Amino acid sequence: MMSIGRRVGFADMTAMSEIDEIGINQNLNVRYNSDIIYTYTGSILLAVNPYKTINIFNKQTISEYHMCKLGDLSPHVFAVAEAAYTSIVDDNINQACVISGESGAGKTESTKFILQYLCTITSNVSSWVQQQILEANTILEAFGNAKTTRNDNSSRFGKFMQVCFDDNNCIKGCVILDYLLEQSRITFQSVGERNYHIMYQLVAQGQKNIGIAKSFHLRPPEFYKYLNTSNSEKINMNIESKKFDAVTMAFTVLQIPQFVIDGVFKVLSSILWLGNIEFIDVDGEVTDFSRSDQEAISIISNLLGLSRCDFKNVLLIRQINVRGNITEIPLKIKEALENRHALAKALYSKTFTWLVSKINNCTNPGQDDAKFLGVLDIFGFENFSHNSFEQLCINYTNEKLHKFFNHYVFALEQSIYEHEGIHFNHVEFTDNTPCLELLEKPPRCVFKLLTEQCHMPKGSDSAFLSNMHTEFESHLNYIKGSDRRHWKTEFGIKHYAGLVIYAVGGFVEKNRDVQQDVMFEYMSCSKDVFIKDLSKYQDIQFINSSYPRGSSKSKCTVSDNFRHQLQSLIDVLQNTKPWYVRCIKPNLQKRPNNYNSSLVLDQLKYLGVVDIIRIRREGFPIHFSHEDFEVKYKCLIKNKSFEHPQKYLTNILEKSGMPPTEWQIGKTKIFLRNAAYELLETNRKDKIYKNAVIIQKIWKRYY
Ligand code: AOV
Ligand code: MG
Repeated sequence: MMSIGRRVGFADMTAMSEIDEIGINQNLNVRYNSDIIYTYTGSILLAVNPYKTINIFNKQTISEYHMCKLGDLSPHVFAVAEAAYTSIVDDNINQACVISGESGAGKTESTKFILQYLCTITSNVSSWVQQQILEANTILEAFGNAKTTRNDNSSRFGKFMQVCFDDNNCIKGCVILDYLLEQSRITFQSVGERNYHIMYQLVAQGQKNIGIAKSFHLRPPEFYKYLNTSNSEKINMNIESKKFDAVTMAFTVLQIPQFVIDGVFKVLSSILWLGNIEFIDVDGEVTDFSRSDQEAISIISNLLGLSRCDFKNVLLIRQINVRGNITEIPLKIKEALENRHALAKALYSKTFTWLVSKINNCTNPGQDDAKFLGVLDIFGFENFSHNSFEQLCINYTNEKLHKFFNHYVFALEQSIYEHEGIHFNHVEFTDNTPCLELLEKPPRCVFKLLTEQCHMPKGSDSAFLSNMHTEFESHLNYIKGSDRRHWKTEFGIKHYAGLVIYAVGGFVEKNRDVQQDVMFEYMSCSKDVFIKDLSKYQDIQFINSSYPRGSSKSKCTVSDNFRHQLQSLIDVLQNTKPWYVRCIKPNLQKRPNNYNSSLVLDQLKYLGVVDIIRIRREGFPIHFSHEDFEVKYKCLIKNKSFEHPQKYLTNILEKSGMPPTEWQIGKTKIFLRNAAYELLETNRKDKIYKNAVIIQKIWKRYY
């Protein structure tokens, strides 16, 4: 084992005498150079992405961390997982590991380590559930991750995995919540990026196995337009086909029947074929299929079990419902091309949410009040050379989580100190509330103005942009574009993690929730059982939503739904005990042994690491009510009759031998630093052990 027990720099930066960003950066750098990627700031873990295999994630390391307190061994993501697990056992409250950091910083890998840890320490002879949880990840990554310029395995959706425990603290199952899968990637990828991994895996398998190629009408990857919009990627057929085997294996572990697995692949193949339809313009008003389209039409209708005629209607005609009367209007070629893309995206995202629900059916413990340890792995902050609606949603999510972090670590903590009348030095922090308000606070905010355009029949990107320019001209977090020449096409938001310029083109269209109802209606009569089932599937998260849906005026947009989903997530997180893992990206080239000091410094700044260290040092992170404290620790003193309850508490604390700087007594609560808490716990456990020994001796003497 490499780093456990070695002392390099400060393992916990709250112990540093001088704290500034430069010192912190040097500390992380020195540790990184020795392959020590984890460092604490109190109980918050900083993790620097090594971009290479480090041998500290094996079974032996897991067993070393099991039953150890945070801080006993070198910092590790396993120690955080252990602390959260211990807390669920001891305190019986739900826990949440909130993992943050920009794209490529290591969130998804950290999530996997936490799950691997929990599954290992709780597994017994029948470790089937554990295996299902780990395999669920294999499927989610294949369908929800893709290569971007920032990360070769970038999560294009968010997930909150709630690992559920029974009364014996064994894993009972898992509930997965998914957030906003990026849809645009199905039909278009920027240079250096790829479609979802599963697309290449399926096509590669088709190249290797003629039976598969025949069943799903697969062609080589170069054939498909949807796999070649950026034309830059060489595909390693061997690797992709091995990954395909891993996915089918995962499906089996999750007990998904073969006809369903086949159904999923049929949908994927149909999506790829959809991308190849070209259409021809008949007379400027009406569109038809080109001669080469005929093959695609018959293959897709065959794969989806639809009649050719129905399928042609879906592609060439729009139905309009005017007060109950259905009118059919032919699509112009541009509309037909767009409609086809929308269809492909709707098919993929429906399959994705359907898969998540099937996985949940298999892993859900079926008990709503089971206690859980949640792991949150959401898409990290993004700033590309071209940013669109997807990046705005991703960055908005990160703003929301950043505020949650600030609220817990700074605002709430300090307001409790004040309220309880304890002495501390106030720590200032950079509050991102103004940026969040710009994005989401009604009545006038970015998302409201966008939705307003989506509800107008002639709503447009340019009207959205000009409304924003007028409305937010003087807002400190808003700029009209990178320079005056781009004021008509761009806007900029100063996020907590930096300024991002968004190109407004496509915002209104992407935010409209295009349901593709007609297609799914036809699919509900499909000859294929799976396709039929899929067409009727509705995302439960939206069915239960209190948002009005249906009438066109109040129809929810993509961002409305997403905002609502995010708020529910924050509400859940607020009722858990949170643990934070802050991931840091050492370089942009995805290289090992390469620490770009200025890149890390930027991240340390926007993560507010100096302030975090300060508050962890100044503050008292462990709180007990007077009553709970008394019940738990009264065993530590002999004299239990004090006139004044305050004296009683003081006596317990003083007797423990801790310096008074380590604890304070507030109006209703006791406040402890970590060291004080650890000492009290050790004394208490010693006492319990000694009492047990005495009782045993007495027992032996008399019986
Ligand atoms: P992300 O989840 O934070 O980005 P990942 O967890 O996918 O980032 O990490 C990106 C890549 O960094 C991985 O594919 C690994 O190659 C490497 N990596 C990360 N952590 C480790 C580790 N502990 N050991 C070895 N390699 C690691 V994004 O999903 O794009 O926001 O949306
Ligand atoms: Mg990720």
